[in-house]
Amino acid sequence: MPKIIKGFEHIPYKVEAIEETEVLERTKLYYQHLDQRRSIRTFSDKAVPKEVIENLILAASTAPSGAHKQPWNFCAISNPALKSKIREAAEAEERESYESRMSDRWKKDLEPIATDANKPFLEVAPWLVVAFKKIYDLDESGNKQTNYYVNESVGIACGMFITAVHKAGLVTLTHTPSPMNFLSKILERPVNEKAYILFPVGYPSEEVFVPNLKRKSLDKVSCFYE
Ligand code: IYR
Repeated sequence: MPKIIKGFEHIPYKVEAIEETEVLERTKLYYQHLDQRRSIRTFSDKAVPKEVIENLILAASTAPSGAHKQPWNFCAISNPALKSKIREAAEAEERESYESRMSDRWKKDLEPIATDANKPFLEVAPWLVVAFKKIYDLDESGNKQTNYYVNESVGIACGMFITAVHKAGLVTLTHTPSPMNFLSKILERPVNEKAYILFPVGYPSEEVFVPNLKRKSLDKVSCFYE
């Protein structure tokens, strides 16, 4: 039965009861599953149905957000002409970044990942999904309605998008050409939307090599206070 709390309807919510051993097993399996995820830069051009992308966006959009404003817009592009435009503009920004904007230290840190200004995945991947953050919403009369914790909210939604892609057996990459305002222009986004992360989404190319990176051990990423 719904209940009125402070004037608003609340509905009952139940969490599935699970044995502690099962909880332990699930956390272990989920960690192991996520640990298999890698950022992939070489894609197959194999098509991915639109409904799959819709489901991934719906999964991302279940993320918690400041005052439940869901301050994001995921733009999904499969149109080849638009993908080519995006590649051309992204590579122009990246060339500028690699040649003059990025520090030597930054470029040195990126050496193990072997990136450069060429971004063929922007044309090869069947879908590009660009997450836009909405600093504010515009109501019907065009008034600005501020959103809250926008970076945190969109960051969480993007994390959930990435895990949903992985769970589906697809691959992606967090591509952040900087600055990203060319995306607003090409995709004709309104002024309240700012590009946040670009995700190429698809199947990996037949042969994939990823850098042999190691993840930090638990003691390097946590502190326990018992
Ligand atoms: N945006 C550039 C550079 C780049 C920056 C970081 I931090 C990375 O982890 C990887 C790449 C590019 O996409 O090449």
